[in-house]
Amino acid sequence: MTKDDHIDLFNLKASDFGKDFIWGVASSSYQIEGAHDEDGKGASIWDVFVHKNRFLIPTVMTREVGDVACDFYHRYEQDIAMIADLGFRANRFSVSWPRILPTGTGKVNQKGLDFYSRVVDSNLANNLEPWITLYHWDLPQALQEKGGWQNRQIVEYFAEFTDVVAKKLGDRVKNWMIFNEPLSFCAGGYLLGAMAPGIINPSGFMASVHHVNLCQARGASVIRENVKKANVGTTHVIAPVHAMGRKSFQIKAQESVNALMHRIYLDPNLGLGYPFGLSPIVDLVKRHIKDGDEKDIQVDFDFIGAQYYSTTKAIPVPFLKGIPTKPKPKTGQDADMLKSPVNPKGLYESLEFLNSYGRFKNIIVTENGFSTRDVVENNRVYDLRRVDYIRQHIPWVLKAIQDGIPVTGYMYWSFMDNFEWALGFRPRFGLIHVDFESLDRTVKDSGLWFRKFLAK
Ligand code: GCO
Repeated sequence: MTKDDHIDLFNLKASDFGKDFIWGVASSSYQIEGAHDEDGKGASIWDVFVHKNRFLIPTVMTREVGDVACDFYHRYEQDIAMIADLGFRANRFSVSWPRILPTGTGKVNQKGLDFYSRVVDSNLANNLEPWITLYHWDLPQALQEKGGWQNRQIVEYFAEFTDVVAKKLGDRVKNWMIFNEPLSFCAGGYLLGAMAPGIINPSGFMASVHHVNLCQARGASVIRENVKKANVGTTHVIAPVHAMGRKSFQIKAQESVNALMHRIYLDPNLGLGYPFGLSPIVDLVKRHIKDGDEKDIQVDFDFIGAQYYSTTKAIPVPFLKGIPTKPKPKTGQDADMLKSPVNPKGLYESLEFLNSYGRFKNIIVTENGFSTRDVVENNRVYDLRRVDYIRQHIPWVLKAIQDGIPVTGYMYWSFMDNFEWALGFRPRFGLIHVDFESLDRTVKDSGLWFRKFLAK
């Protein structure tokens, strides 16, 4: 089959993907849990960030905060049952570090750890395989005060946290993801300042990248020490980078952006070293590398998670060589509330890109999703644009499998509407609608669509 062969969108069945294919949903602790200061939980960098004003401008434009979010902390049983009812068999969620270790290190908060133990049990009771993300951006504020990801000591703190979680949950949880999208929280948090902790510092950014990369390897080995037959991976946002033309400066811009967005995370973990010489920002990592790091940073993941929302356009510029930008939707092309143009083939490109390393045994789409403004009418949410989005994207997963790319799962972001970071509650990604005042849940048409699809 060639890339442009027609794919039959309408007759696809879940069984076409094979009986072992993992169909799941994804979410993260800060975005859904709420209970921000309950039962001994410490503050995270997001708890602090959302309540801040910078230069008189609120960090979250809508001034909304995630203190309560979806109140999953109190409603997890009902929510997990709803996921199972849609026919999914895997639930990817994250654990909040400061709920478990309120100051990041030292004393364990038993109530916090017990909460996740109940969440795991509830998943298993509903026949949902738990997939845990160790870190989905909610660093304990106490560790940020020690420099956060810029402080190399974080590798030890992270190993300690991972050990606590693995010891408690490892008897029941086999699937582990070390990080969620390092690109987003390192660049968003330490380079652009748009996400917690809101710092703008190129060298500090590359320090955070290097320490995160070291934690990938350290975290994986701590999981494997504690969990028999662990399935360990991590997740990355993959936004395939397109050049603006075939001229050499345009290709250089593409290489530079690809190095900055993808290769600085993937290459060192695979033992390929950092891609030096392509971007002056990437080269700043040199000052943070110590003897022995090259070896300690390598990790043999059982799977890699690809998170796809859009492609990237590389704009040529002097000095930096290239800067990334999201392509604008073409006339007639739909786009979501994050202005990501709908480009289903980009999902295939992201899988192809990861597969081009020739090193990954399993590739799982750990996130893919579409945000809209949804309203409940007569107890229904007619989110047909989301249904359309899903129906356009999953055929490309099947095509990747048919082309020999080892894709073994697809997890939709997200099972319910939640707190979309600095954008607040407006962009709704869920298969289940959440009324953020009453906290009522309503299954959207996209959820109903999935239920039908997965039943086939
Ligand atoms: C990310 C995160 C999610 C987001 C989702 C939609 O990719 O940024 O993993 O937390 O909510 O991607 O933007």
